[in-house]
Amino acid sequence: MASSVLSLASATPSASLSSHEISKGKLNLGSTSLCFSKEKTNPFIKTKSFGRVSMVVASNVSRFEGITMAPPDPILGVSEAFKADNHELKLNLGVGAYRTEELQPYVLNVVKKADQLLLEKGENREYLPIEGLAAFNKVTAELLLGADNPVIKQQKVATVQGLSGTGSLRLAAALIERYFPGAKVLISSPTWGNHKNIFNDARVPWSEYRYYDPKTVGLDFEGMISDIKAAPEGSFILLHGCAHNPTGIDPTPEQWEKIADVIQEKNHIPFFDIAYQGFASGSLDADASSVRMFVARGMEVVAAQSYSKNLGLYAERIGAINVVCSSPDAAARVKSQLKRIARPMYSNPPVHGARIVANVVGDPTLFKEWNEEMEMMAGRIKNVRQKLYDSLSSKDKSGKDWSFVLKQIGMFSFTGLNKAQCDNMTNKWHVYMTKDGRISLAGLSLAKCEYLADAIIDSYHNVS
Ligand code: PLA
Repeated sequence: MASSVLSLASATPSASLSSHEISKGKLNLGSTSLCFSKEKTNPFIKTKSFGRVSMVVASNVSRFEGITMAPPDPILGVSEAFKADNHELKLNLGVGAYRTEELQPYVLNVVKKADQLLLEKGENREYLPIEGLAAFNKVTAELLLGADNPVIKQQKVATVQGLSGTGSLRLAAALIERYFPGAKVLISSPTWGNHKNIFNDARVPWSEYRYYDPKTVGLDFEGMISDIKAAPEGSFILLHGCAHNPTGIDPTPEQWEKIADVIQEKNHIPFFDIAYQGFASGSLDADASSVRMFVARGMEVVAAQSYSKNLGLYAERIGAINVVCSSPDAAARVKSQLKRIARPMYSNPPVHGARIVANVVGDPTLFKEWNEEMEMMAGRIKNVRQKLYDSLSSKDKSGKDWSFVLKQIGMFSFTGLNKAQCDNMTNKWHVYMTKDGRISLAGLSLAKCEYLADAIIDSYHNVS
């Protein structure tokens, strides 16, 4: 911040002027036409004999001159680059957004039905309370923890509707910054790129724990455990509830138990980001089992949820932050503070998507249909995963083992391609992907698997 303010000042030609002169210049702005009327030229360019003060006024130099161009976002920026490419074979495997076999965006049938119901009811557009829609908060905690989880009945869960997964993580980060000063968040290496931005912007210190082992293209379980053990007592350990992004590698149930053991031993606080519930296995319950296991141990748990992927509500920005506390009293206080953080940030969350979730989860028929659609989506991704593996194995004669593609789960495959190889994928093959080697299989069709396999094999063998 400070440096951008400084450079702003030094980048203007008026750097040598006193503040008095500058403010004089500012005043003159309002009467430029008067001052320059005799010149009969563009007053914003012509500066003739008006001295230094008028020079400031006359030049069209922005007060924002010192603000440098931000780089494109490593994930959402890929979609922008994709749009700008006219090649007929182009493929967008950057952002994790579900597409049909025809590579079109997909609105779930249950969402359409819930939309219709809402239209018929003619709901108003009044502000929601700061914590969000009560019916949404109820079902979202139940979906995460299981409807009959004792912590819900005991009112030990503080649930606040956030601006989808990202906004919910940001609320939790602000809570950590405010009430756990100096506490560190440990994030996996690698992780979803935006985690670092979120904690940086919230001024929460973070460091990484080992997670991915490039040699085995699997989990570095020993490294993970020893890094969590080595973290200062009382750290927050950020865990992907299921379908780890970007690697697609999740711990086994036994490994999860051991992770919980060390977190408990070290008095750390587990902080789940569960953005793909239902997308990893096709089952909402199975995908929440990691979170539920920690809660069943009586641990206090933070969990951010998102409905972007599993209900396809991407642009509605629907999610929640849940803090499972050891007493109802603590939960009430945590909730009150989450609301206090939310109020000056965005005041209150959006209503439409929250009503959709409440209707779909709260209605047994729609809920059943949702589960079927989710299974269908997860199934389509599994099919392209299999076809991609088959294509890679049959086309590549080098003997390389591509079976890691099948071992990974969720929306993504972590290919292991380096930056230069990823550049080749995009520049030569028009395959858009993130530069960490991640491809979104949700954006792939069976028909494009062979083309993608050719692109990967070429990039892997011919680019170093
Ligand atoms: N957490 C993880 C692990 C994610 O992968 C994402 C989304 C989110 C949270 C936040 O999603 P939400 O705010 O829409 O609820 N990751 C995407 C999109 C799908 C993105 O980067 O924003 C991705 O392509 O990685």
